[in-house]
Amino acid sequence: MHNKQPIGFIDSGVGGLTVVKEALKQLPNENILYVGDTARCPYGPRPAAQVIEYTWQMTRYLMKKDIKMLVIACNTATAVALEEIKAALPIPVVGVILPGTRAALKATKNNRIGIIGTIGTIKSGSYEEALTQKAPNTTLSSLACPRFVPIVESNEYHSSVAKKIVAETLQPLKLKQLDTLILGCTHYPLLRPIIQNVMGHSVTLIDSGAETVGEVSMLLDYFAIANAPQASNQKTCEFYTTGSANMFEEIANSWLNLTKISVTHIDLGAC
Ligand code: I24
Ligand code: DGL
Repeated sequence: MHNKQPIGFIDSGVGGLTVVKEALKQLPNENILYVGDTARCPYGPRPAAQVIEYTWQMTRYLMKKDIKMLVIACNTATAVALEEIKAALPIPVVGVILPGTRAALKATKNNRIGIIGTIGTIKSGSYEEALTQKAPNTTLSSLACPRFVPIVESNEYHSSVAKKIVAETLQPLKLKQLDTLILGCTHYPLLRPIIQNVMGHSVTLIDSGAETVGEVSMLLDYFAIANAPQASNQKTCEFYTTGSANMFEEIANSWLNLTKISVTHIDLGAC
């Protein structure tokens, strides 16, 4: 059976577009609805209770639009809100933490894994919990990198300043003999070449967003809710932002190379 209903993606802002880019590649038949809470981004430094509240508002907004599956594309939101949202919704809900953890376990040979993310993600201990549940014999080194999101959002992610900050920040992880490092934040794939250089080429980097789309693909088949092949002009890809629609559109256009993109400003206050 085929199912035309869209897949919903939620994120604190535009960072989740790294996950959408993977979805367009791995799931070209699927219709997509995306909510980015750009007006209240970043979530990384916010208290968990606030991130949970905001994540629920985005979730309720998309549930009114009849999505068939929800992807929490933000690591910080997944870390604190996935369990309760998953328990409450009648549709499959996927976060970005478990798929990244699975991929890291598959990649590691010495069982020394690293995880980098926002303050909220690291503080939550969600990656530790996921990893020790699955494989108690592994050692996880976690590190918050609060300066990384601002580097990307100020468009400096290719600069020498970025190289310096990444090298300084990751210094403590270089002593841990990791062979695998999870990029536990939507923005980090943009810093990937620099992170790879700093950590060395023997370290496998795991893109949690890309791994997540693989899991979404698997779940679409498992629940038999994938969409049929469709002409690209039949496809909907709609974006909703709590911030400026024009600025969102600029970033989405340059990142996704879609032909027609629809961006609408929304208010989540009443959701
Ligand atoms: N990248 C991100 N956020 C931004 C940015 C960026 N500005 C330039 N680039 N701004 O996240 C955040 C605040 N904005 C958001 C839109 O509304 C107004 C406020 C990472 C995006 C990852 C897809 C750099 C940049 C770009 C285009 C594509 C990718 C990218 F301009 F990193
Ligand atoms: N989307 C967030 C994450 O993946 C990064 C940006 C933010 O702090 O809101 O953790």
